[in-house]
Amino acid sequence: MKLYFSPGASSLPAHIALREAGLAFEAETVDLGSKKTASGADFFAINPKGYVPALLLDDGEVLTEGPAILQYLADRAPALDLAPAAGTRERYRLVEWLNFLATEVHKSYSPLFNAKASEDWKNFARAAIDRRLTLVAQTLERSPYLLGEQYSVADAYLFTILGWSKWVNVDLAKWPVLETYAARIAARPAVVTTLAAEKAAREQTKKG
Ligand SMILES: N[C@@H](CCC(=O)N[C@@H](CS)C(=O)NCC(=O)O)C(=O)O
Repeated sequence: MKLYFSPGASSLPAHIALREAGLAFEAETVDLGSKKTASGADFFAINPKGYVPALLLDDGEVLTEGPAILQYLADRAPALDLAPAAGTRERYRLVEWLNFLATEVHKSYSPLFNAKASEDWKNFARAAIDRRLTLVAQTLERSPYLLGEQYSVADAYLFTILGWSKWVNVDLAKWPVLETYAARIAARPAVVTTLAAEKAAREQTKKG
């Protein structure tokens, strides 16, 4: 398997999941501006959508969309419970969270990173983030992880999004439970290793 990623971007949950699951993989960075991979390949030829994450499978197929990739990876290591078993009620709760994170939270951050987005759009997005994170915080007041007592790939996704907050002045201090939660996820060995690998990749990109 090979993950196409960009340091700190929405490919980070998949990168974390690969390490949490203990799967063998390669990884290659993508310059999202030029749409070139580190080895100079045209990223559009790999993923016509032009965005990360993209996961090249061993049979040559490419899987895209974070929520699909996260479930695929979790299902490769079923004993680790990174996702509830397919067909169970809990699995639909996972899908519910992944979809909520992707469409309601992640995509509310996107305009804040976009220099061309209007102030009105950004204010609208900030208000949405405030409402969504308040809801997420209410869940995490009741349990350590989104699905309750069990860490799942949805937590890797939420952790990634929360990490963007500092770049776009979303102050998490309003929700102390989210700060505690992010610190808990950051301490997981697979997360520590992944963040170190992404930092090294970012520095390599700067040099190159
Ligand atoms: N729907 C995609 C969205 C992924 C996404 O937003 N990727 C961003 C990085 S955070 C990206 O690669 N943007 C570059 C672009 O769209 O040109 C998913 O859920 O995986």
